[in-house]
Amino acid sequence: MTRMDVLQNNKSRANDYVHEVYEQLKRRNPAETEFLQATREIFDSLRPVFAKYPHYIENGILERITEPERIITFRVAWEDDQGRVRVNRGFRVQFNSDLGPYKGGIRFHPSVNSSIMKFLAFEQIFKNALTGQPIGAGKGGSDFDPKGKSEREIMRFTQSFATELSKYIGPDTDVPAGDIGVGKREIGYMFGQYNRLKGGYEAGVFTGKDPNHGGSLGRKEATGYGTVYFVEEMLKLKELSFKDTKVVVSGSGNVSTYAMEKAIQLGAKVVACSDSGGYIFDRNGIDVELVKQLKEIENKRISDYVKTYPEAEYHDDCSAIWSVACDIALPCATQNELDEIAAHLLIANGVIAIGEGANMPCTLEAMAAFQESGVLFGPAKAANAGGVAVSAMEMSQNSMRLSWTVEEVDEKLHTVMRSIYKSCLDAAEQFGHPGNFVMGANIAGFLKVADAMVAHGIS
Ligand code: NDP
Ligand code: 2IT
Repeated sequence: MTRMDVLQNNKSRANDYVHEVYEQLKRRNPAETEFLQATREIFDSLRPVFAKYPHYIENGILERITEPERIITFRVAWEDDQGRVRVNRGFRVQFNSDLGPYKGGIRFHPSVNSSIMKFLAFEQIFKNALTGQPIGAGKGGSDFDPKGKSEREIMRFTQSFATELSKYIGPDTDVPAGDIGVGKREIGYMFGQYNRLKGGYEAGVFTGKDPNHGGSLGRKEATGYGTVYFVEEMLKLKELSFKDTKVVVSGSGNVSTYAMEKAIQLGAKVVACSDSGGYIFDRNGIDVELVKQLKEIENKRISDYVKTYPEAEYHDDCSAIWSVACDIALPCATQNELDEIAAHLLIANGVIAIGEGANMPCTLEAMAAFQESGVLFGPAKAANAGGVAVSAMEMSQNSMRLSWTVEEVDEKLHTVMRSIYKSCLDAAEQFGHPGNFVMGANIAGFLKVADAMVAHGIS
């Protein structure tokens, strides 16, 4: 056989392998659309890896990496303010521990189901590997809807959730943090309940804690800031920066708010943001301090923004935010919030770069459209890894019983984001797809975990 024949053979073996494992995955998880979407994207990226390194096929890495090590589902019973018994479903997906303790957020949202939990935990494998820190991957949550609940109801629900969760977590086994609907308040309730049950004080069991009670300074800002740092690096490819750009950021929660704040600090004008009810357009530039006041402190709707700025517009359709013309779009709300139609609108309006602050916010078709049009595209696994990276720093600080200054944390975050960017750039180039950060992130993250899985043996 000639060298060409061998290469061709390896390529078709890799294609067959990816195809077979994906077909099997579909048969075994027929209703899990989000999970199948996330795995599909990875599978499409990995063909050249299996062609080059067939030993991953022999080690069954794809079959193993797509099956969670453990999925825990539990009942969460609690009492509402009227004394009525309520029951929700709790989850923790412990997906992969080859690089360290399971690590990933907790989401409280009525849409939470096993497909959403599995897709988020699966994404976390590659994201956490990209940070270069010693953390495995997990995700958890509940279909509990915090909207319309009193402060006490949220506390009782969260404590009941933590009572069950506490059996499966620990500073060296599984370290949860926040996600949609879970911030430092909920983390505080879970942390308190965990310590009560264990009869000790295990600082490193949760991250995203209040900085006054063991949390890292800079964790709150980390995901949003990190997304902007990643996009900043991509823009350099076109000799551009955030300065004087027009930016649209969906959502108005934790990730969105701090992405807006950093973009503005770097000289951008953010003209639109949203919540699940609708979006606001402010041609003079969004006042982020007001957004923080409304959403972080007063628990209000983004529509209330126009009460202070009557010249701004409110539109009651959050998905229409992508019709606002911009240079940079940062989807920071939720999965599949930006579809192919929205992508074509953004492209037609001249968008230059996309940074995924949320997890899987763009559909596969939207991603393809951006890439075909030469738009710089920063995928979630890489672009939003700053949050979990600072979570890992929180674990380190808790272990050492000290705390870094906000400047130290931000400097380390910046370094991690630049290093992730470089890993993605290099991997994309090495596997023949220069400038394709989706392939770069998937491949670079995969190689790190796959090597650990080979080294740890099959079991
Ligand atoms: P928050 O709960 O703080 O904010 C979520 C925001 O998204 C809110 O504005 C919310 O609007 C909006 N939103 C939520 N669900 C929907 C929906 N179905 N349709 C439209 N808008 C929606 O969450 P985060 O900011 O923490 O998380 C946002 C995204 O970032 C998620 O994809 C999360 O997984 C991801 N992420 C979070 C990290 C973190 O550190 N927190 C780290 C990495 C990724 P409303 O107020 O109306 O509900
Ligand atoms: O999606 C994510 O990376 C998070 N929600 C943060 C996880 C963490 O452990 O900080």
